[in-house]
Amino acid sequence: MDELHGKSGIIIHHWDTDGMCSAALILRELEGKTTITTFTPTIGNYHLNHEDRDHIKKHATDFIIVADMALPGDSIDFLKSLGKVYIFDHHLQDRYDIHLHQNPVIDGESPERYPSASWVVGEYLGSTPDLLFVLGAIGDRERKLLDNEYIMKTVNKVMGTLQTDFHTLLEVIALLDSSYKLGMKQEVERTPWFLMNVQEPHGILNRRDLKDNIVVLNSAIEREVKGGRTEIKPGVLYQEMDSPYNIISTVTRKIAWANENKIAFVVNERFMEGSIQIYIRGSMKDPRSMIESARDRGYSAGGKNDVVGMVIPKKDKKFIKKLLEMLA
Ligand SMILES: [Mn+2]
Repeated sequence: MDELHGKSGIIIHHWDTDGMCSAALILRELEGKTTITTFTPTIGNYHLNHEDRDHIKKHATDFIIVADMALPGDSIDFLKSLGKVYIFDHHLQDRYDIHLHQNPVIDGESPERYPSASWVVGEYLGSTPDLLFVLGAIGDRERKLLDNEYIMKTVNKVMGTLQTDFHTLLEVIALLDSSYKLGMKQEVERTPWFLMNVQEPHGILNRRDLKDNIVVLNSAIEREVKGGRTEIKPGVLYQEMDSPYNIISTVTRKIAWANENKIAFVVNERFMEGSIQIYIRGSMKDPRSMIESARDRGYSAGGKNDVVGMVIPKKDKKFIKKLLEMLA
Protein backbone atom coordinates (compact mmCIF):
# COMPACT_ATOMS: atom_id res chain seq x y z
CA MET A 1 0.00 0.00 0.00
CA ASP A 2 2.87 2.32 -0.89
CA GLU A 3 0.41 4.75 -2.49
CA LEU A 4 -0.69 5.73 1.03
CA HIS A 5 2.71 6.93 2.21
CA GLY A 6 2.58 10.52 3.37
CA LYS A 7 -1.22 10.42 3.53
CA SER A 8 -3.53 10.37 6.53
CA GLY A 9 -6.44 8.12 7.31
CA ILE A 10 -8.26 5.76 9.61
CA ILE A 11 -8.60 2.02 10.14
CA ILE A 12 -12.12 0.93 11.06
CA HIS A 13 -11.93 -2.52 12.60
CA HIS A 14 -14.15 -5.11 14.25
CA TRP A 15 -13.89 -5.13 18.05
CA ASP A 16 -12.98 -8.80 18.41
CA THR A 17 -9.56 -10.50 18.36
CA ASP A 18 -9.57 -10.95 14.58
CA GLY A 19 -10.48 -7.31 13.99
CA MET A 20 -7.79 -6.04 16.35
CA CYS A 21 -5.12 -8.39 14.94
CA SER A 22 -6.01 -7.37 11.37
CA ALA A 23 -5.71 -3.70 12.31
CA ALA A 24 -2.36 -4.43 14.02
CA LEU A 25 -1.00 -6.06 10.84
CA ILE A 26 -2.05 -3.00 8.83
CA LEU A 27 -0.47 -0.67 11.41
CA ARG A 28 2.81 -2.54 11.14
CA GLU A 29 2.77 -1.76 7.43
CA LEU A 30 1.66 1.87 7.61
CA GLU A 31 2.78 3.27 10.95
CA GLY A 32 5.49 5.88 10.56
CA LYS A 33 4.74 6.19 6.85
CA THR A 34 1.23 7.61 7.22
CA THR A 35 -0.74 9.55 9.81
CA ILE A 36 -3.18 6.97 11.02
CA THR A 37 -5.77 6.35 13.74
CA THR A 38 -7.78 3.28 14.72
CA PHE A 39 -11.52 3.18 15.29
CA THR A 40 -14.18 0.61 16.11
CA PRO A 41 -17.90 1.31 15.54
CA THR A 42 -20.26 1.48 18.51
CA ILE A 43 -19.85 -2.02 19.95
CA GLY A 44 -22.69 -4.29 18.89
CA ASN A 45 -23.50 -2.29 15.73
CA TYR A 46 -22.58 -3.68 12.33
CA HIS A 47 -23.15 -0.34 10.64
CA LEU A 48 -22.00 3.24 11.16
CA ASN A 49 -24.31 5.43 13.25
CA HIS A 50 -24.28 9.24 13.50
CA GLU A 51 -21.69 9.30 16.25
CA ASP A 52 -19.39 6.96 14.33
CA ARG A 53 -19.77 9.04 11.19
CA ASP A 54 -18.91 12.30 12.97
CA HIS A 55 -15.74 10.76 14.34
CA ILE A 56 -14.68 9.20 11.04
CA LYS A 57 -15.30 12.47 9.16
CA LYS A 58 -12.73 14.19 11.37
CA HIS A 59 -10.02 11.57 10.86
CA ALA A 60 -10.41 10.29 7.32
CA THR A 61 -8.63 12.93 5.30
CA ASP A 62 -7.26 10.65 2.54
CA PHE A 63 -8.08 7.01 3.15
CA ILE A 64 -10.30 4.64 5.12
CA ILE A 65 -9.40 1.00 5.69
CA VAL A 66 -12.15 -1.33 6.88
CA ALA A 67 -10.93 -4.56 8.49
CA ASP A 68 -13.02 -7.60 9.40
CA MET A 69 -16.41 -5.87 9.15
CA ALA A 70 -19.11 -6.40 6.55
CA LEU A 71 -20.61 -2.91 6.61
CA PRO A 72 -23.83 -2.25 4.66
CA GLY A 73 -23.91 -0.28 1.40
CA ASP A 74 -25.00 3.04 2.88
CA SER A 75 -22.08 2.99 5.33
CA ILE A 76 -19.69 2.26 2.46
CA ASP A 77 -21.21 5.09 0.39
CA PHE A 78 -20.58 7.42 3.29
CA LEU A 79 -16.94 6.30 3.50
CA LYS A 80 -16.50 6.72 -0.26
CA SER A 81 -17.62 10.33 0.04
CA LEU A 82 -14.65 10.96 2.37
CA GLY A 83 -11.68 9.33 0.65
CA LYS A 84 -10.15 6.19 -0.84
CA VAL A 85 -11.76 3.08 0.67
CA TYR A 86 -9.96 -0.23 1.26
CA ILE A 87 -11.73 -3.30 2.66
CA PHE A 88 -10.05 -6.42 4.01
CA ASP A 89 -12.55 -9.08 4.96
CA HIS A 90 -13.52 -12.74 4.87
CA HIS A 91 -17.28 -12.47 5.44
CA LEU A 92 -19.74 -13.08 2.65
CA GLN A 93 -20.74 -9.64 1.43
CA ASP A 94 -21.62 -7.63 -1.65
CA ARG A 95 -18.74 -6.51 -3.82
CA TYR A 96 -18.26 -2.75 -3.60
CA ASP A 97 -16.85 -0.41 -6.20
CA ILE A 98 -14.02 0.97 -4.07
CA HIS A 99 -10.26 1.43 -4.32
CA LEU A 100 -9.51 -2.08 -3.03
CA HIS A 101 -11.94 -4.78 -1.91
CA GLN A 102 -9.69 -7.59 -0.74
CA ASN A 103 -11.97 -10.50 0.14
CA PRO A 104 -10.96 -13.84 -1.41
CA VAL A 105 -14.18 -15.45 -0.13
CA ILE A 106 -16.38 -13.32 -2.41
CA ASP A 107 -13.93 -14.10 -5.23
CA GLY A 108 -14.89 -17.74 -4.78
CA GLU A 109 -12.10 -18.91 -2.49
CA SER A 110 -13.14 -21.32 0.23
CA PRO A 111 -13.81 -19.78 3.67
CA GLU A 112 -11.68 -22.63 5.04
CA ARG A 113 -8.72 -21.21 3.17
CA TYR A 114 -9.34 -17.74 4.72
CA PRO A 115 -10.61 -18.38 8.25
CA SER A 116 -10.01 -14.80 9.38
CA ALA A 117 -9.47 -11.27 8.16
CA SER A 118 -6.00 -11.46 9.71
CA TRP A 119 -5.19 -14.16 7.16
CA VAL A 120 -6.47 -11.99 4.31
CA VAL A 121 -4.54 -8.91 5.45
CA GLY A 122 -1.37 -10.86 6.26
CA GLU A 123 -1.26 -12.59 2.90
CA TYR A 124 -2.05 -9.40 1.02
CA LEU A 125 0.85 -7.63 2.72
CA GLY A 126 3.14 -10.58 2.09
CA SER A 127 3.82 -11.05 5.81
CA THR A 128 5.17 -14.33 7.14
CA PRO A 129 2.45 -16.09 9.18
CA ASP A 130 2.93 -15.19 12.84
CA LEU A 131 1.12 -14.83 16.14
CA LEU A 132 -1.32 -12.22 14.78
CA PHE A 133 -2.39 -14.35 11.79
CA VAL A 134 -3.02 -17.27 14.09
CA LEU A 135 -4.81 -15.35 16.86
CA GLY A 136 -7.25 -13.89 14.34
CA ALA A 137 -8.07 -17.34 13.00
CA ILE A 138 -8.42 -19.02 16.39
CA GLY A 139 -10.43 -16.06 17.63
CA ASP A 140 -13.01 -16.47 14.87
CA ARG A 141 -13.13 -20.28 14.63
CA GLU A 142 -12.10 -21.41 18.11
CA ARG A 143 -11.81 -25.20 18.34
CA LYS A 144 -13.38 -25.66 14.91
CA LEU A 145 -10.06 -24.50 13.46
CA LEU A 146 -8.53 -27.79 14.63
CA ASP A 147 -10.47 -29.56 11.84
CA ASN A 148 -9.02 -27.23 9.21
CA GLU A 149 -6.00 -29.25 8.09
CA TYR A 150 -4.71 -26.70 5.62
CA ILE A 151 -4.65 -23.81 8.08
CA MET A 152 -3.57 -25.96 11.04
CA LYS A 153 -0.37 -26.82 9.18
CA THR A 154 0.63 -23.16 9.41
CA VAL A 155 -0.84 -22.71 12.90
CA ASN A 156 1.20 -25.65 14.19
CA LYS A 157 4.34 -24.26 12.63
CA VAL A 158 3.81 -20.85 14.25
CA MET A 159 2.94 -22.44 17.61
CA GLY A 160 6.11 -24.54 17.39
CA THR A 161 8.27 -21.49 16.79
CA LEU A 162 6.60 -19.65 19.67
CA GLN A 163 6.72 -22.72 21.91
CA THR A 164 3.05 -22.38 22.72
CA ASP A 165 -0.10 -24.48 22.25
CA PHE A 166 -3.69 -24.10 21.13
CA HIS A 167 -5.07 -24.06 24.66
CA THR A 168 -2.80 -21.17 25.66
CA LEU A 169 -3.82 -19.21 22.58
CA LEU A 170 -7.49 -19.69 23.48
CA GLU A 171 -6.62 -18.03 26.80
CA VAL A 172 -4.95 -15.18 24.96
CA ILE A 173 -8.11 -14.70 22.90
CA ALA A 174 -10.31 -14.65 26.00
CA LEU A 175 -8.07 -11.88 27.36
CA LEU A 176 -8.21 -9.86 24.14
CA ASP A 177 -11.97 -10.30 23.72
CA SER A 178 -12.58 -9.21 27.32
CA SER A 179 -12.34 -5.54 26.28
CA TYR A 180 -15.34 -5.55 23.97
CA LYS A 181 -17.32 -7.80 26.29
CA LEU A 182 -16.91 -5.15 28.98
CA GLY A 183 -17.88 -2.47 26.45
CA MET A 184 -14.44 -0.81 26.59
CA LYS A 185 -14.44 0.82 23.17
CA GLN A 186 -11.32 2.94 23.69
CA GLU A 187 -9.35 -0.05 24.91
CA VAL A 188 -10.44 -1.94 21.77
CA GLU A 189 -9.14 0.96 19.66
CA ARG A 190 -5.82 1.07 21.55
CA THR A 191 -5.20 -2.67 21.35
CA PRO A 192 -3.93 -2.84 17.72
CA TRP A 193 -1.17 -0.38 18.73
CA PHE A 194 -0.20 -2.73 21.52
CA LEU A 195 -0.51 -5.86 19.36
CA MET A 196 1.61 -4.52 16.51
CA ASN A 197 4.66 -4.82 18.78
CA VAL A 198 3.75 -8.15 20.36
CA GLN A 199 5.64 -11.17 19.04
CA GLU A 200 4.87 -13.79 21.67
CA PRO A 201 1.84 -14.85 23.72
CA HIS A 202 3.27 -13.83 27.12
CA GLY A 203 3.20 -10.22 25.98
CA ILE A 204 -0.58 -10.59 26.25
CA LEU A 205 -0.86 -13.23 28.98
CA ASN A 206 1.02 -10.92 31.37
CA ARG A 207 -1.44 -8.05 31.06
CA ARG A 208 -2.78 -7.62 34.60
CA ASP A 209 -5.65 -5.39 33.43
CA LEU A 210 -6.93 -8.00 30.99
CA LYS A 211 -6.73 -10.71 33.64
CA ASP A 212 -8.81 -8.49 35.93
CA ASN A 213 -11.35 -8.13 33.11
CA ILE A 214 -11.80 -11.89 33.02
CA VAL A 215 -12.55 -11.98 36.74
CA VAL A 216 -15.21 -9.31 36.34
CA LEU A 217 -16.75 -11.06 33.33
CA ASN A 218 -16.80 -14.49 34.92
CA SER A 219 -18.57 -13.28 38.02
CA ALA A 220 -21.11 -11.34 35.93
CA ILE A 221 -21.75 -14.43 33.79
CA GLU A 222 -22.12 -16.62 36.83
CA ARG A 223 -24.58 -14.19 38.40
CA GLU A 224 -26.72 -14.22 35.25
CA VAL A 225 -26.61 -18.00 34.88
CA LYS A 226 -27.81 -18.38 38.46
CA GLY A 227 -30.36 -15.62 37.96
CA GLY A 228 -34.12 -15.90 37.77
CA ARG A 229 -35.79 -17.27 34.68
CA THR A 230 -39.26 -18.51 34.02
CA GLU A 231 -40.51 -21.34 31.90
CA ILE A 232 -42.59 -18.90 29.90
CA LYS A 233 -44.12 -21.70 27.84
CA PRO A 234 -43.46 -25.44 27.90
CA GLY A 235 -39.83 -26.07 27.04
CA VAL A 236 -38.84 -22.40 26.79
CA LEU A 237 -36.76 -20.78 29.53
CA TYR A 238 -37.04 -16.99 29.37
CA GLN A 239 -34.57 -14.73 31.08
CA GLU A 240 -34.27 -10.96 31.20
CA MET A 241 -30.72 -9.89 31.93
CA ASP A 242 -29.74 -6.47 33.20
CA SER A 243 -26.08 -6.42 32.33
CA PRO A 244 -23.85 -3.58 31.12
CA TYR A 245 -21.63 -6.25 29.54
CA ASN A 246 -21.73 -8.06 26.22
CA ILE A 247 -22.05 -11.53 27.70
CA ILE A 248 -25.45 -12.61 26.42
CA SER A 249 -24.12 -15.31 24.05
CA THR A 250 -22.08 -16.97 26.81
CA VAL A 251 -24.94 -16.75 29.30
CA THR A 252 -27.41 -18.23 26.81
CA ARG A 253 -25.05 -21.07 25.94
CA LYS A 254 -24.55 -21.94 29.61
CA ILE A 255 -28.27 -21.92 30.33
CA ALA A 256 -28.96 -24.10 27.27
CA TRP A 257 -26.24 -26.59 28.17
CA ALA A 258 -27.54 -26.92 31.72
CA ASN A 259 -31.09 -27.54 30.44
CA GLU A 260 -30.57 -29.80 27.50
CA ASN A 261 -34.13 -30.39 26.38
CA LYS A 262 -35.20 -26.80 26.66
CA ILE A 263 -34.77 -23.66 24.65
CA ALA A 264 -33.00 -20.76 26.35
CA PHE A 265 -34.43 -17.36 25.37
CA VAL A 266 -32.42 -14.48 26.81
CA VAL A 267 -32.79 -10.73 26.41
CA ASN A 268 -30.60 -7.89 27.62
CA GLU A 269 -31.75 -4.27 27.40
CA ARG A 270 -28.77 -2.68 29.05
CA PHE A 271 -25.70 -3.29 26.89
CA MET A 272 -26.75 -1.20 23.89
CA GLU A 273 -28.42 2.17 24.23
CA GLY A 274 -31.83 2.12 22.59
CA SER A 275 -31.59 -1.55 21.62
CA ILE A 276 -32.34 -4.96 23.02
CA GLN A 277 -30.00 -7.90 22.47
CA ILE A 278 -31.74 -11.26 22.02
CA TYR A 279 -30.18 -14.71 22.03
CA ILE A 280 -32.03 -17.97 21.61
CA ARG A 281 -30.41 -21.38 21.85
CA GLY A 282 -31.77 -24.91 21.73
CA SER A 283 -33.48 -27.13 19.26
CA MET A 284 -35.85 -24.78 17.43
CA LYS A 285 -38.34 -25.77 14.76
CA ASP A 286 -37.72 -22.96 12.35
CA PRO A 287 -34.90 -20.62 13.39
CA ARG A 288 -34.57 -19.29 9.85
CA SER A 289 -38.05 -17.79 9.82
CA MET A 290 -37.29 -15.91 13.03
CA ILE A 291 -34.11 -14.51 11.51
CA GLU A 292 -35.96 -13.59 8.34
CA SER A 293 -38.77 -11.84 10.11
CA ALA A 294 -36.25 -9.75 12.08
CA ARG A 295 -34.39 -8.87 8.90
CA ASP A 296 -37.66 -7.97 7.19
CA ARG A 297 -38.09 -5.34 9.87
CA GLY A 298 -34.61 -4.02 9.17
CA TYR A 299 -32.98 -5.47 12.29
CA SER A 300 -29.63 -7.20 12.37
CA ALA A 301 -30.08 -10.92 12.96
CA GLY A 302 -28.15 -14.09 12.35
CA GLY A 303 -27.65 -17.65 13.48
CA LYS A 304 -27.53 -21.31 12.70
CA ASN A 305 -29.67 -24.40 13.39
CA ASP A 306 -29.64 -24.10 17.15
CA VAL A 307 -28.68 -20.46 17.76
CA VAL A 308 -30.36 -17.19 16.87
CA GLY A 309 -28.97 -13.78 17.78
CA MET A 310 -30.43 -10.38 17.01
CA VAL A 311 -30.59 -6.75 18.05
CA ILE A 312 -33.97 -5.03 17.99
CA PRO A 313 -34.95 -1.46 18.87
CA LYS A 314 -36.45 -0.91 22.32
CA LYS A 315 -39.51 0.65 20.70
CA ASP A 316 -40.42 -2.69 19.11
CA LYS A 317 -40.36 -4.69 22.32
CA LYS A 318 -43.54 -6.49 21.26
CA PHE A 319 -41.48 -8.31 18.66
CA ILE A 320 -40.18 -10.48 21.53
CA LYS A 321 -43.72 -11.78 21.98
CA LYS A 322 -43.91 -12.61 18.29
CA LEU A 323 -40.61 -14.52 18.51
CA LEU A 324 -41.90 -16.50 21.48
CA GLU A 325 -45.02 -17.40 19.48
CA MET A 326 -42.87 -18.52 16.58
CA LEU A 327 -41.15 -20.98 18.92
CA ALA A 328 -44.42 -22.95 19.00
MN1 LIG B 1 -13.19 -12.08 11.46
